[in-house]
Amino acid sequence: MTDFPSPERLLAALPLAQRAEAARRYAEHGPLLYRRLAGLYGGRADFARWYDDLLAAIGALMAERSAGLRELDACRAANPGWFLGQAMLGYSAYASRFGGDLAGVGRRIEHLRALGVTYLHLLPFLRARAGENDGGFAVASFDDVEPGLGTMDDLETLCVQLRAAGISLCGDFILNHVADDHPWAQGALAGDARLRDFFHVFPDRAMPDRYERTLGQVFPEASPGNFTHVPALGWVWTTFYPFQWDLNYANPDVLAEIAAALLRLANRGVEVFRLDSTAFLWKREGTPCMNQPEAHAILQALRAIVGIAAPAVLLKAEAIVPTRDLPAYLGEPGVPECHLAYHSTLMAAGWAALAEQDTSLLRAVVERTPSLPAGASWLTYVRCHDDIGWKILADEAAGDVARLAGIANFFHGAGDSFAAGVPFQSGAAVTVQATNGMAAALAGFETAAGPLAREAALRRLLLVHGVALAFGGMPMLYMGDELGMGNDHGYRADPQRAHDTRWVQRPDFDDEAAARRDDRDTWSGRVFGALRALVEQRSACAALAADVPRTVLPMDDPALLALARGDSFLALFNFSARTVKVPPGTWPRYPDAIELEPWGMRWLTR
Ligand code: OTU
Repeated sequence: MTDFPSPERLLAALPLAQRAEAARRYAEHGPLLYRRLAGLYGGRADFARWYDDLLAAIGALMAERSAGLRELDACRAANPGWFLGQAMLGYSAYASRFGGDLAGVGRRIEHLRALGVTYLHLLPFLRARAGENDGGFAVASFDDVEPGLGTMDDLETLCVQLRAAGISLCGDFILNHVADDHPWAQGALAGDARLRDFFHVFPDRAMPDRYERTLGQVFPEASPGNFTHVPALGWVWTTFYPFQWDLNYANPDVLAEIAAALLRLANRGVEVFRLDSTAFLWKREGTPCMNQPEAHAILQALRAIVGIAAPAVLLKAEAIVPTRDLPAYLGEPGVPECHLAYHSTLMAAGWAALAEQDTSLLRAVVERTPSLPAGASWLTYVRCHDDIGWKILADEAAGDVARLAGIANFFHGAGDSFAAGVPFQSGAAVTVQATNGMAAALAGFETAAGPLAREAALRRLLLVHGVALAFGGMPMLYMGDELGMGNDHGYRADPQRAHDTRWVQRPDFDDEAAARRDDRDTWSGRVFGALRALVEQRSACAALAADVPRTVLPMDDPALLALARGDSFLALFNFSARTVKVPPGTWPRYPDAIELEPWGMRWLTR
């Protein structure tokens, strides 16, 4: 007896030889899929038919999956923890900036291998809106590559090349909104009522004003408010830039279209999807319209769909939210959601510890990070293409906004700060500015006057990376940070980008610095060599696999973080400019006191 529909339409779409496996996967993932979709859309008169049509669409896309990818599915299904090992290492880059185009990215594989990379996240490479497009985050087509970057065939070729080198390709999948020149938006503009219902459209300001009472603002300076007046339609929900129209997931057709678009890309060979802005997927009046239960239901449904149609695929949640809201994106035992989620507060707290020479926020984040259900893991990182928003640490800082503002100011160069960060979206009403800048610039390399100051900047750079590498999860390096590349102010001359300071951390890959990566007499060589050594140490240490438990050992000195993994690894971090002593007996193998130089780090194993 089942309390959910049979997979008849799914199976009917498949060749006979694939039906038994599909039926098995449906038995595993179908119940949750059905429950979540019935919860979202079950009240609609046509729900049963819509659900069957969805199964048929999934089956048709499964039938199109290549033999090679089906083999990968079987392989990964037999080893679902394949991405939890201590040798997994991510790298994130804009294809245009890293390699010029997709083919050029293929020519960078040697560099990625030299660093130990096993996972490459390419920022949006699908055809973007003409003109301003938020760095590709305004997608005009889910089925075409941005012309300047290549074609879908080039994407397939790159996936194959990467896989042969042991690297999984992660693509951005922007599912909260589409560009205003996407065919769905264009259809709505042309009067197609079905497509108008793909968006949140209001005839006047009545509802938008009610929603605005509890909504935040992502780009308060460049794009104030959350609604945009579009003459042919009315007020359209636009959480981000006015040209990024939020999708209406209360409409089941939106979910079906998005799921199909995701599976089509998976069939091209994309192995991991970075699900952009997942917190915003569901709107509810009287709330900030973030982290709503329905947003999780949507993600769980997508997870079940890939579990059925493409089990090799991983989903990665991008939700830049407080620590307490993060674990939900990784599901709970028996209710899988995303496989990976950005640990955004850990990232911010590492930098905060450098600013304050005090690890209290960082310790609090680690302590508030629960252990995860099997098969789920954190994505740990130091920098990415976006700003660092300090306000996500408000809980850990017990609401002390002045403290967070102090951290922001520090990174913008206040007082005797070593940092050369750039504020983001710093309108008058903003209490805590967010920060942009390459890791090396935030760590003090740009202000370093001589070799000693440079050495200190290097230690600080390694300290924050050390946390990401030792924490437990999949660490991801950001393009250029492995070579200590600095800020790029070139965007200021481009009217389409000048207002968005995030471009300061989106430079072109520095070929000359890369050529010097093995020369320890150069800054880039020092950084690359030191990071590479840490990566090697990590991959040799089984206690650093993602699923080994972590503990923070109590330390009297606030500058210290002592992070144990299992009972065979301890990392010590000194976030201050002082030499500090770790008391004797902290670690059984090392009975004596341990001295840590300014911004020093020690990894102990036994
Ligand atoms: C994401 O970011 C992307 O990473 C940004 O590059 C895009 O501009 C944005 O979505 C729209 O697609 O809210 O939860 O504060 O951290 O915009 C995700 C700035 C987001 C980013 C924020 C972010």
